[in-house]
Amino acid sequence: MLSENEFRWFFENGHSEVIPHNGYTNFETGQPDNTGAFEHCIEIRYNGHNALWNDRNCDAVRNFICEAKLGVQTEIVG
Ligand SMILES: [Ca+2]
Repeated sequence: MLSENEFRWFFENGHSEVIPHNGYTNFETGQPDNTGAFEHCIEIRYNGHNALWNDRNCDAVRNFICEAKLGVQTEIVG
């Protein structure tokens, strides 16, 4: 179980990876703030100059980012 201030990326294959406290982050000033004590996912918001992270309710519908190897044809389902 994760505690507040720990975030986890989930991958399609079920693997997940915790973003450690001392790892790279790019949060907006004042984030993560866990508004309402239910912001357990991360979104990227573009403010016109930077793309910064915000913790967000996991029910929010957003576009997503996928990673693929160069030169390998990959089908994206979803
Ligand atoms: Ca937030």
